Amino acid sequence: MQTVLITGAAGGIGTRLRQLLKGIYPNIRLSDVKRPADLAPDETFVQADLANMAEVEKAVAGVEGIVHLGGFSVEGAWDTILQSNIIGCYNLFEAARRHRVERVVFASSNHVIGYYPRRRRIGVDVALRPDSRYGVSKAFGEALGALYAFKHGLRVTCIRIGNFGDAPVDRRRLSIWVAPQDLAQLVRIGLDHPDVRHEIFYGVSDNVRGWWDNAAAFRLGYRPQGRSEEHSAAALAADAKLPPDPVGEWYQGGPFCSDEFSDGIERAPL
Ligand code: 15L
Repeated sequence: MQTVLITGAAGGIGTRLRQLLKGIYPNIRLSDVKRPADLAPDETFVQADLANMAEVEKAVAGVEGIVHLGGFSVEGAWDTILQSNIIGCYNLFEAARRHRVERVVFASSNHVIGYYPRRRRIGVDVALRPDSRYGVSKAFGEALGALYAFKHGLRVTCIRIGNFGDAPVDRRRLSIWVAPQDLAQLVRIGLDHPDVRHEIFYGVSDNVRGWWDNAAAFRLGYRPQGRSEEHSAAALAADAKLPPDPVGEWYQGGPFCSDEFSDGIERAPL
């Protein structure tokens, strides 16, 4: 892999991944709607609004691999999600096909399965239960990934990212936290591993409180280094200060599940 495009390069995950992937791929091209504030002289930037196909094609032309982090990364109004994550994601995969890109690593989210209760341990083959319009848009991205993999031979890896950061910040994040180095490891498997055709991974570190079976990632060599339990005292102390949220505490998606919730928690499915 000589030339890799990172979309959403100015965002939180993009900013860290750029540093972690530097030197591993000879040419890293960055794109976003806005120029990253910390753009280094040796970094190449192509401004692109994902909802604009011509701009996306310009960003994609000539790359072999794409790490697609771009889009709206939390719950939002329908039109925002539609432009950034539905139309934007379609444009990205379609531009990848037109320009014969070999691989796409798609930043999916735990919010595609947010409505599974915390007491369930699930793999990547369960029916999706998105917890938000945002989660639905990530499910759409995963579906596009499967379409382009099986119809057009694009090698696609979808990573259902839990919560990315230097440390887990509350009880829920003790289960779903992913350390930056571990996410970088998963991205590299998606970009490099010869056996990748179409894969779905959970973007999660080695968390003893975890809810997800990440066998597919382990099969391809993933060896997470982050252990959320090492941060449990601070995370639980922070959690104790949060207001009660019975719906969010029941489900894996947390506050994304209680937000706009209008059913009764007594009907919560297992
Ligand atoms: C996500 O998908 C979001 O992008 C991130 O901001 C967090 O909210 C994370 O999920 C989470 O579930 O903690």
